[in-house]
Amino acid sequence: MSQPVTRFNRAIVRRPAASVVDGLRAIDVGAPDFAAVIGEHDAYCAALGDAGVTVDVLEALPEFPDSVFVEDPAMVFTEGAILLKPGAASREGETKMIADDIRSRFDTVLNLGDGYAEGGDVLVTPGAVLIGLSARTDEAGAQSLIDCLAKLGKKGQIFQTPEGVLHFKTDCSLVDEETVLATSRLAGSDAFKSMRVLQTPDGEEAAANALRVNDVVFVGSDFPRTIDMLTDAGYDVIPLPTTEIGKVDAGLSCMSLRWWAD
Ligand code: CIR
Repeated sequence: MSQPVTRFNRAIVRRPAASVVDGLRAIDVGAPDFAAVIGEHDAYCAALGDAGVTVDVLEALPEFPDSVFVEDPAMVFTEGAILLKPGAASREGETKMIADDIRSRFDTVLNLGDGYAEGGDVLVTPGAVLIGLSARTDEAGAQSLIDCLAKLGKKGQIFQTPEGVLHFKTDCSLVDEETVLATSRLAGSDAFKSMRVLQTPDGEEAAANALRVNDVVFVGSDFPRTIDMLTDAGYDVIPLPTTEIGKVDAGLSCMSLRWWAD
């Protein structure tokens, strides 16, 4: 029987390289402090472990500053994995660098055909896999992804990421099987019409990339009003530090690939 989409017992992460301080960013608010990034990454891995997930840590890739964001070059499911094609030129080579790690863990590994797609643009919900078009995921890539998903028995649907927003999931996350946390600019999307939507408080839009893992929800510790809102709504919230990694546009989903292994 298939598990709920928020249940995971395995994850892959990649150790940040010192070059992470040169990672891509939409707005330059200064380089992250490398030692602090390592501390934040360690806390993230520990929280995954505490939530019941076995975490495999891949070695750092200094030649790819953004390679700590393993969610973008691949997607993983119980049924198999998909090797994606990042739309950022400096990240395209990350797929090749993670391919063997994926192939050694999954019997079925599909390759995206035409176009570009990054995992940050994909929200897996119980009803469908929602794909947001963005500067990183184009129409051709989204269509190829739908073809791959169909081979794994999953339905993909295409939506629009708000203008100027890095990834679809920069602005939303699943906090339980029926509920999405989204920014006000994405909350009204047709993508969520069959779901309950909680909106991030004004000024805490960056909290929208939370991460539900089994019984808990990871939320950036810089977002107290979102933490209070979710706690009041009955969620078991684990605040995690993201101040430094956030300077290169990280959220909480992007630092792991998570799946349920039967
Ligand atoms: C990038 O711009 O590609 C990285 N600096 C941040 C990627 C974050 N990925 C994600 O949210 N899935």
